[in-house]
Amino acid sequence: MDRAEIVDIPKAELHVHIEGTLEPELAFLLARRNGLTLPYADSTELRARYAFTSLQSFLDLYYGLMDVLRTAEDFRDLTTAYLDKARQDGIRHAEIFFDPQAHLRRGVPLEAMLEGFGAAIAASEGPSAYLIPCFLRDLGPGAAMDTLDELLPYADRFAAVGLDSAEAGHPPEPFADVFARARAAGLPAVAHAGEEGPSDYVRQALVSLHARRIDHGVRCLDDPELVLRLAAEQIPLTVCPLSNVMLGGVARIEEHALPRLLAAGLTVTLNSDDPAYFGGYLADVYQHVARTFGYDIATMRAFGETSIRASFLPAAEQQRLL
Ligand code: ES4
Ligand code: ZN
Repeated sequence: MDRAEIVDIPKAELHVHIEGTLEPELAFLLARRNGLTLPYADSTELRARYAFTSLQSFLDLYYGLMDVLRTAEDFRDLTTAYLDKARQDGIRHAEIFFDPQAHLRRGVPLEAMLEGFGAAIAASEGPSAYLIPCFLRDLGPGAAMDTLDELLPYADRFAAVGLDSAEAGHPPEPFADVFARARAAGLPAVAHAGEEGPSDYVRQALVSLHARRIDHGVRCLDDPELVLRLAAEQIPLTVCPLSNVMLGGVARIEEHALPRLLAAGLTVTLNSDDPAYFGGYLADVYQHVARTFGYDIATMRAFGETSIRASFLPAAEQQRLL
């Protein structure tokens, strides 16, 4: 199937980190604008470093490069670039992660982030966009609770709260109180789990955080009972196949768990995760998946429909996009 058919599929992106849409060229532009010097000669040299061996090896570069994001205008320009790309890929709705702690700890106020995101979304000709702040799990539940204190005055600007960053050794359960407090303020939970961490972290995200979606979740297949529960409760998995290949979760896309997740009856959506780093935006992800697994256009359209139904959009709005 050609790219135009892929673009034409009504779809939502439910797993994209706005900081992961920072292209090398924009990073250099923002560095210049903010009087900063990057430790790379140019965008070609920077791109050459995108040979990751693990989630942590990616995160080390990623948290460093986002230091160029300083002002509301920086967050606006980053978000505008993503929304333009998303529109070109036929994305009708995006639920966008951001990492408040990664910016707060560099002295960037939450207001600068929100002003920038808001300006880009307001000026955009589409897609519609929701924001999901994520807690950095490796900084622990205390830091997450402090961050939630800062977020709650702006709770009406968010669709949910999430959990991301280095997974191994950082289980969801200790964050139960943080997510309970967010839930009491009307913010449902999503959580990265089962990306590089064990299937038990997926179970904890469901039981302790009441996660409404699982980000990645591919490792759930190690626990047949958990798979049955995810299927029965129709918990969507926001799967990111190119990301899993780039971070070494699987050696080649042909070996990705996607067909096994579908065969198990799970609710699976396709997503880009950090498209500036992982070799493609959402239409590229759909195209790789269709080619690799020989899926026909009806199967690919079903991924799109599932993604819209798995969004936090109200039912009437979902219906309008389908
Ligand atoms: C991430 Cl691929 C991935 N996993 C966990 N946290 C993240 N933050 C940005 N990309
Ligand atoms: Zn992610």
